[in-house]
Formats: sequence, C-alpha cells, structure tokens
Amino acid sequence: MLLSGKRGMVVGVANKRSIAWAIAKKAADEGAQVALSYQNERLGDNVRELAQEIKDPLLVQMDVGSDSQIVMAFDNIRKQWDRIDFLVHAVAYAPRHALDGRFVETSREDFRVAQDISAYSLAALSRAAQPLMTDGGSIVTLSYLGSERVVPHYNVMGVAKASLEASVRYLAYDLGESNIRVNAVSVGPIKTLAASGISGFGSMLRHHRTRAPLQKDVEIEEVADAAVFLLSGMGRGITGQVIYVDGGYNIMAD
Ligand code: 0WE
Repeated sequence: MLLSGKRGMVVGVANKRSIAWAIAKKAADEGAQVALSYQNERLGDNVRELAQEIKDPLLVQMDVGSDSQIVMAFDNIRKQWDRIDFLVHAVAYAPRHALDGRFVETSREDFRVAQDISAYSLAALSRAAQPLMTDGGSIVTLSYLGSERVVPHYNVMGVAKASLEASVRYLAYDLGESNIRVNAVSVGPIKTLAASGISGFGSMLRHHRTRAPLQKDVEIEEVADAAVFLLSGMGRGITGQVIYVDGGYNIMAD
C-alpha cells in the first residue's frame, strides 16, 4: 500500500476513460483517500457515479478557469480534511478549431485560453494546495511530447505543454523548501475523451505502436502506476522532472 494514510485531490476526471480516473482509482487502491473535482454539474453526474467505486471519496465542484472556484474547492476540502498529501492535475483545453489548422493562424484568444486552462491552472492549484500540504506533498501533472517536438495539429497545445513543463520546474524550485515535489508524466497517445474527434488519431496510434521500443500502445494503467509512484514516498528524491510513459517513443530519431 504505497499511499496508505495519505489524502489527495485529483483534478481532471471527465469519464471512466480519463487518465485522471485511472490515477484516482489506483491511488485509492494503494490506500489513499481521494477527493475528486468535477468541472460542472453536467460532468458531476459522471464523477459522482465513478466515485462510488472508491472508499470514502470527497467530491468538490471546481472549474480551474476560475480563481474563486479554486479557493472555494480547497476551503471545502479543508472543512473535511486537515491536510492533504498530493494533487493530480490532469486538465487541458484548447478550442477545437485551434487543433485543426496551422499554428501560425492561432488567435490571441485561443492562445490565452490554452495557456490559462492547460498551464496556469497548475500554478493556481499548487498555490491553493500548498497551505494544506503541511507535511510536505507531491504534485503530478500530465504532459505530452508535443511540448518539445512538432506534432502536426497539436499546435497551441504544444506551446501550452511547454509552458506547463517549465511551470513544473519553477514550482518545484519554489515549493521544494516545503518538501513539496512537482513532476510531470509525459504520456504517449491514448484514446480518451481529450483525443476523441482528433483527425488522424488512429494513424498516430499505429505510428506510435510501430516506432516505440516497446512496440505496443501506451496503457492507461502504466500511466497511473508512474503517477502513483511519484505521489508516493518511493518518489521522494524526484522533483522538477518530466518522466516519459510512452513505451520509449521519445528516444527515437524517427
Ligand atoms: O493533450 C492532449 C489533448 C488535449 C486537448 C484535446 C482537445 C479535444 C477537444 C485539448 N483541448 C481539446 N479541445 C477540444 O475541443 N493530447 C496529448 C491528446 C492529443 O491531442 C492531439 C494530439 C494528441 C496526442 C491533437 C492533435 C494532434 C495530436
């Protein structure tokens, strides 16, 4: 039981295929008490139903695009729990049309929204979580190789993930004195709601499967295992890092 006696918050559960949900479930299986946030009442029904699968869940409504909702959510957690030990940030958004065309055409507003929801939210949540992490803590976010290489159509999300990974390093520096670690798991392509409707995703999966050293699709459970490792005491020496769970794809030249 890697997380026995620990409590933490998981942000980014939309449905049963969410990477956030796989992490939440594994964290609970490893003995953690888990708070799940849901963005709005529409997704709340999904999250409430999923939460029945874990022991002693806490549910809070929070849209990471709103400072006041972030403050309220952590106030609600503080009313139930005196302390938290971990935070999982598994949220990204860019307007759909920005993931179709050319990056050069990205509007100022689409760029702003992608940065706000996909990158700034990590700093905002870390700031809200810090006062509750009185015994140290571990923060894990999710990234993608499109932050450092050009993946056609990933566009403004690639720039937002670059910003997210840099944020991981600056947050790791700031929060290190409080024994709070901050890391990212860079995940190979997986079919989730966030990938649905992305044209050419099927051929991306095939390409990944044939080029990656492990010659198979990335499994959501592999991502959850790495995340739980980083959340646990086993990861106690690791901060400011981007760890790849991609079957080794990122090491290849082509
Ligand atoms: O980070 C992501 C996806 C994030 C994402 C997905 C959507 C789809 C629906 C952010 N915003 C939106 N907005 C929507 O309206 N991934 C790592 C998955 C992904 O998305 C791609 C990829 C991969 C891989 C988009 C283009 C090319 C590759």
